[in-house]
Amino acid sequence: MGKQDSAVTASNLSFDDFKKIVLNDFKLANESRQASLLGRKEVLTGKAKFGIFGDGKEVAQIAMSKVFKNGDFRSGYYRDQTFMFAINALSVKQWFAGLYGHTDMHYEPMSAGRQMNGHFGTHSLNADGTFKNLRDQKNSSADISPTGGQMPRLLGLAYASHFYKINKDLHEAPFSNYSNKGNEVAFGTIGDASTSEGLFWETINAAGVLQVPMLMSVWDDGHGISVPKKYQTTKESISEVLKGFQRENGKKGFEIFKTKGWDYPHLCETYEKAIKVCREEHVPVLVHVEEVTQPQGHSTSGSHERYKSKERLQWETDIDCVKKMRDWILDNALANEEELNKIEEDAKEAVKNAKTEAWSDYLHPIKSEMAEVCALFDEIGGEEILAVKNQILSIKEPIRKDIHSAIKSVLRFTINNYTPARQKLIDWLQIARIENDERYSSHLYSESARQVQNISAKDVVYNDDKLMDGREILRDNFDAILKKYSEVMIFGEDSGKIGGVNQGLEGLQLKYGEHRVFDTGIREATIMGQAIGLAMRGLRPIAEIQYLDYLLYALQIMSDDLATLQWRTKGMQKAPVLIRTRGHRLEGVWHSGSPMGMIINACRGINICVPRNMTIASAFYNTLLESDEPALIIEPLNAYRLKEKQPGNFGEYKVALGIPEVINHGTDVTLVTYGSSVRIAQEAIKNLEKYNISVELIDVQTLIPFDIKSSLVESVKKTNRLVVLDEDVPGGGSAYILQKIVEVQSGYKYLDSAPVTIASKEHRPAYGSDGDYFSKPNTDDVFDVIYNLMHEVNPQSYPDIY
Ligand SMILES: Cc1ncc(C[n+]2csc(CCOP(=O)(O)OP(=O)(O)O)c2C)c(N)n1
Repeated sequence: MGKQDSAVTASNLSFDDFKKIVLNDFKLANESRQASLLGRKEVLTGKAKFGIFGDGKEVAQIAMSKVFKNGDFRSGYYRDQTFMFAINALSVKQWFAGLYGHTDMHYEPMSAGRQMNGHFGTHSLNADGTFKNLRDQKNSSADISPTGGQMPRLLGLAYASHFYKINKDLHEAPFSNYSNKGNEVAFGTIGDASTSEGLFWETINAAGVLQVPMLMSVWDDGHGISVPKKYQTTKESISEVLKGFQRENGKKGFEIFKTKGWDYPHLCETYEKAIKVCREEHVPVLVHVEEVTQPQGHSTSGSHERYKSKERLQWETDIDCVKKMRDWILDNALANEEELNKIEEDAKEAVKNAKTEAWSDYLHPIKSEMAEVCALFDEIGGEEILAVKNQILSIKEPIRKDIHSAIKSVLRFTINNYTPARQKLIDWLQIARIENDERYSSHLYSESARQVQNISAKDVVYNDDKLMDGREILRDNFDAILKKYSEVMIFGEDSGKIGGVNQGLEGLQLKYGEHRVFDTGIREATIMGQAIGLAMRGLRPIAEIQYLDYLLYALQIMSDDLATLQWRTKGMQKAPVLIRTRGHRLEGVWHSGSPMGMIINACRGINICVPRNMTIASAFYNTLLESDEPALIIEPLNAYRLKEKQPGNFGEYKVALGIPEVINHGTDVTLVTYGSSVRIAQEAIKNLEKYNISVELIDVQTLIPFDIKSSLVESVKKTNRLVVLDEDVPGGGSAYILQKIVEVQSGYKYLDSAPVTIASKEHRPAYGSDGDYFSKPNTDDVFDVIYNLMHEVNPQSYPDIY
């Protein structure tokens, strides 16, 4: 693929150089188109499962690629194959490897077969998980499928340039490896229909407010699958409706450009103008690319003849960007028919060859595994085994599933046959299982030296018995963090000027400046995206979501983007974001929620810390800043004004993640809980002691990772009774904990009574102290459940109370 590094509008080019660039662009447009055409065939003939292509968007993307420089970042969507070819981040052969789902990163560098085709990304990390020099390469953050989901992260990628520009402390190594003083632009792409998503609007507004170098392109092909613009966009034009965002009369805003997807020279000119404003002035820019087509329809899942009129289809053929570029080249005598025919023929040939090679590379390891297994089948021998062997050998395009199912059949046929040959097959399967785990399940969490598991605890040092409010402990610890790490910034609603609604950041903006501790608009999804983009560019954001109940606005991005990032890139990108929030219990429906089951299940890939007090909460920040993993830290909302002992070594003490703490030793019942429920449990235990019931109380401290040393079952071995307490709905967080202890840690073997969970009511917590008492588990509930458990065991010693 030719590198697209010079603009067609550059006036200082010789005619020959200019011609060379144009023809190279035409070649690339043809290659990309051929890839789309052949790609569709590969799906329709069954070699690939699904295909979504960039046909119709080739020329616009070539124009955009010309202004994309080293250090810049893309956050886009599945149509951008031509752009990725143009910046040399992907070859056609690799693109086909993605279509087939080749699991070898060397062949399929986008996701090693984990994502469907059209989900692009570059490698930000070395194999050991450390950052590469992002400044010397062209970068693309890893795509996700939810339409508009690329937008919040785009804001952060652009905001990082702003942060690097104003934070002079980061103009030296190692940070100068990530940014050249903030000179980089974040390029966004989106389809016109996806601009209907709230995430698009939230991001656009935030980018206008923040004045970040974000160059947003909308590929407007008039449809979102089958639904036309009239159902998507007011006035059927995104640039029309965004006119109010246009900067004017000294008022900051966006610069808005319009161009057409088939107009090669105008596209190139537009992007040159756009990048100048964006890069030099740090002004966000919108490029609305209209009259874009979709020659093969949305994807391989259907045909566009079902919803486009004959006239529309004809119009799309007439204005096809590759065809129009060809006409323009001929009109301007840059090449003749013959030259262009040759380029087209060569493109066809090159793409066909790339496809054939990619397919053979994809099949090769599978076929050799097949050969190994067939040889093992031969060693076992027998008619039934031979039949299985012949059956898999007859599969023209085998996949690993075929091989594994065949092995399982053979092992079933030979169930009582303990021969060395059969054992060899079992051994082969074990090794293959490990390999497939690595292929599909590695890198959900960091596998670098800085993974959370490698960060050990460090004790709090107390100089005296002085007490202080919980919020002051957080504040003084954040103070130490901001001093220690110039790459840390803390932001959220009310986090800046007033230092947070609970004063955990009191005075820190004044001390460290508005760029380190700052307010944001009320926009949880893009607070999350802002943090993701910052972290992807080597910074350490602490993003604040004001209350746990409002995390729901950001949960989709946390779940789809942040939680999957390391996994979906097989460890080639990371975003060690720390999310600070507060919750579990205070007042009213939306300041008392504790939807932990929902969060844990949506966010595998993110550490979830549930400290019971602010000393532990602050220790988690210290631990996590030494690691390179993302985490959510839920500060207990009702503990900001509670007194705790004053630590002497702020910024230093750490708690290891995944290590529960035994708070009360006991012998009758194991009570497992976390967060604000710990205090409820402690009160109940005091009462239970009066009735000679001894409870072992354990705070799990983190839900992800969960009890990495399986310590909880040790307590159950001793007490033989298990109660799990939390404030989530029944079957939520408590069920998660129960499954871990009873099933994963085999706790069921040691239980003499049925395990019990104590949770909230199914509805949201009602207002007021009585609302709390009757909605959430309280000390009386905990007392009753544990007492009744003991009554069941020994009614004489523990008679019925009522
Ligand atoms: C949140 C979400 N809703 C629905 C979909 C299914 N979907 C995939 S692509 C698409 C249409 C997008 O249209 P547009 O943004 O115009 O991009 P185009 O495909 O036309 O380039 C839809 C509805 C999705 N991926 N994500």
